[in-house]
Amino acid sequence: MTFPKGFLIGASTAAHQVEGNNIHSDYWAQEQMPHSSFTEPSGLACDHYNRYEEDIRLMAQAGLNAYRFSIEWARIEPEEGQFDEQEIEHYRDNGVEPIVTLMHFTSPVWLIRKGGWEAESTIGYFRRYAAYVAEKLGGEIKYICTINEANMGLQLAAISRRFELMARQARENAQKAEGTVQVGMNFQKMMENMKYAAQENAAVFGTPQPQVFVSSRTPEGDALVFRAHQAAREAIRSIRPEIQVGVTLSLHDLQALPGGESFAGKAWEEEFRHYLPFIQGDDFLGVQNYTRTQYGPEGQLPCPEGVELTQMGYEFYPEALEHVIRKVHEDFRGNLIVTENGIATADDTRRVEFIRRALQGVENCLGDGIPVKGYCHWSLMDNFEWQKGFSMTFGLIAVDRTTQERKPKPSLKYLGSFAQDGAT
Ligand code: GCO
Repeated sequence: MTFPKGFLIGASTAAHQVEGNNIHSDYWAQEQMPHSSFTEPSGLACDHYNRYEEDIRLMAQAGLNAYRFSIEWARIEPEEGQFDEQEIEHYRDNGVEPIVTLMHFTSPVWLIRKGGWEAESTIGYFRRYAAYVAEKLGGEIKYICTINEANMGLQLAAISRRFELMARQARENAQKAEGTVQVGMNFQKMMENMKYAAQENAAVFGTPQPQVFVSSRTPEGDALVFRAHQAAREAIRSIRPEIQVGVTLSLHDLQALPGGESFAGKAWEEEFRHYLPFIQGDDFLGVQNYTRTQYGPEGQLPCPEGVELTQMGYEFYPEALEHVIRKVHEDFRGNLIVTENGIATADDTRRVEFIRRALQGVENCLGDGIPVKGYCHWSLMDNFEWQKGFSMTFGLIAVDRTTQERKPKPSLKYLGSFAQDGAT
């Protein structure tokens, strides 16, 4: 397998998942709540804020030539309108091609207090923050992803509709099964937790149901996220027209078994196609894929019997990436960058195999003339997997949680071996 000269081979992280002490963000606040749904707080995370030079060095030594990371809005603008000149400087130093994400799920607490990702005012705030970054660092950045997985909100809305249905069924069953103490008790506890969590959120954000980025979106909120992206894109272009701007989308390889065609078609429409009017003017699209989803005549199917599962419970299916790239290219003719693709596993030989097959798929796409410009693996290091805490190991580098010592895994070097022009 060979990739063209200039093809980006990199790794991805997100500020909140690796930096540590992101104290002004909404996630930090929610992690501290006694009835938080986070299994553990992010705390010092991987201390990447202080150790980024070592981390970038390890990456460059292994041959990787690109690093996708995010700037933490809550550090740059900890209070509304107060920009921190020192914090923005922190993000300057690099060494490999930076692919910068402006918003990777976490927002400043103040933004959420003002209505968060359902409030019209967020568009203006996001535009102002994007302009600030472009002014301060724009000269050194070639690629900006405005918003990570901008299509997340509708996917979450669909999941929470499913959970509500399950909760209703559980409640009905619990009532029917009077005397089966365990069911009743668990359910009661769950309801109590929700009540307390609502109170704790109200105390911090002024509302029991704060609209953090990763919340179920209304259709208006869904469009608002993309309007915020467009506003940021225009602001960046007016300051630095040479910067390539795009969003990233979470995309599944949606496969229809006989009878499942309409479900798969509808899901693709919701997950991808209805965003086309918002992104057609972008310079590139960030493709993020981890696995496939299959549909049958009744709708979504569980993973096929007996398949290998990752720590996340996803099917090990690296071919999904090629399928998604081809599907996206049918409607979006611009450049594509794989901004995330990876596997949570304790067995690094499986990660190597995953990378090999995923990259094979990318090479096939290039062979057919699809303009894929780079591949960034999720993730550079084992890190904070949101509500699941540190239990998922997605990294090319292992991090000792007590000493913060880094240990590159063989997959890091393996991935780097595909770069034609590594940074070293
Ligand atoms: C997401 C994010 C990453 C995750 C990764 C692994 O998709 O949720 O972009 O922050 O950590 O996808 O689940």
